[in-house]
Amino acid sequence: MSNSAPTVLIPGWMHDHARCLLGTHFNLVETPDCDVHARLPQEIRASIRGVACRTRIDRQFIDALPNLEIIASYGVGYDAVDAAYARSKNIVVTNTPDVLNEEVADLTLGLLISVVREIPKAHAFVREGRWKTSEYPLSRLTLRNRKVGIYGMGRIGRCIARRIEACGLPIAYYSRRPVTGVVYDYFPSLLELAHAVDVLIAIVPGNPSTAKTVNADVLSALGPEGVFINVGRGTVVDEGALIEALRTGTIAAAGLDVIADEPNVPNDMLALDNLTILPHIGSASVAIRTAMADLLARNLIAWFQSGTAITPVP
Ligand code: NAP
Ligand code: 8YV
Repeated sequence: MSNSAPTVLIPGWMHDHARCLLGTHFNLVETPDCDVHARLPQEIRASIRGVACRTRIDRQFIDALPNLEIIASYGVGYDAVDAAYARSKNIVVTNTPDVLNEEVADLTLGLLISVVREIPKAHAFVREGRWKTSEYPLSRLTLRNRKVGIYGMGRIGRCIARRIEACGLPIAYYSRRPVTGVVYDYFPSLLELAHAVDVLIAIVPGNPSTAKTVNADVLSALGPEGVFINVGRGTVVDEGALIEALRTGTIAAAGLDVIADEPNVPNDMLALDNLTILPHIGSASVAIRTAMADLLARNLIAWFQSGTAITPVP
């Protein structure tokens, strides 16, 4: 790479496709983590104009890079990046929206059906050789005659809704304002939505406005036949209240692709028979993770070629 090419820092892990693409356009600096103060001398830090990351980016990190122009974050959710502080310093933050919508929606539907029809348990039953001696018990729950509430009718929420429609189930939703062109029943609060449905799917970003909003009251409103699915962020749930609701039968079952402190699953969660937990795999196919890496890299390339990023966060 020529000396005049911009320098881009990769702190920690990065997808190989992004690293290769970035390597043909930029001088790359890589560090094993985001402790850039300790890892890089001042003159290298001063040369860095872009960051490509999937790690936590806080104020100290941003302050350590005086000539930083853009932070390209891997994933649509950018809760790990202090975007407000970046904005205050005129640094653009980009994410990777849309390319993963359908993939995450597929996983959500799969998780919902797995929870209700006990697919993981039935699979274990066969693996353990128990089919030879007995029939798998009928699932207590069914998806039939349910009404599904979607918490967050954004890009992915709408893709999930299309799949729920195909299952023949009515849909309602809550977000802070009704979405133009969406015909499903709108509720102006999460609690009212939870009272009206018996499946609740959370697909909202993790931030202070959503923190622990799925709480004891919401779970109680969902009711004893209730099923809760979370594919947004673990921070959206009061996990103590969820564990209690599952333990006491306040709701029937839950499925989580995300938890608050990944990958540390609380023992109280692992002990629950009516909880299915996935290791944050909503977008985790080779094809879609490559598309996300591509978009991340193209944001940096576009920024340094034209001064405009492709998918800056709002
Ligand atoms: P999006 O298009 O921005 O949609 C977010 C939705 O949440 C909007 O309807 C928004 O509506 C609503 N919302 C935001 N804050 C809210 C609040 N405080 N109260 C009520 N509703 C609120 O985002 P997206 O692309 O669909 O992605 C959503 C999230 O899914 C991401 O941020 C990420 O955390 C998560 N995600 C997880 C995976 C996974 O692998 N499990 C993969 C991709 C994404 P209003 O702003 O009008 O309220
Ligand atoms: C990824 C996600 O797992 O895009 C998101 O917000 O949660 C997932 O697609 C993650 O961001 C990248 O590791």
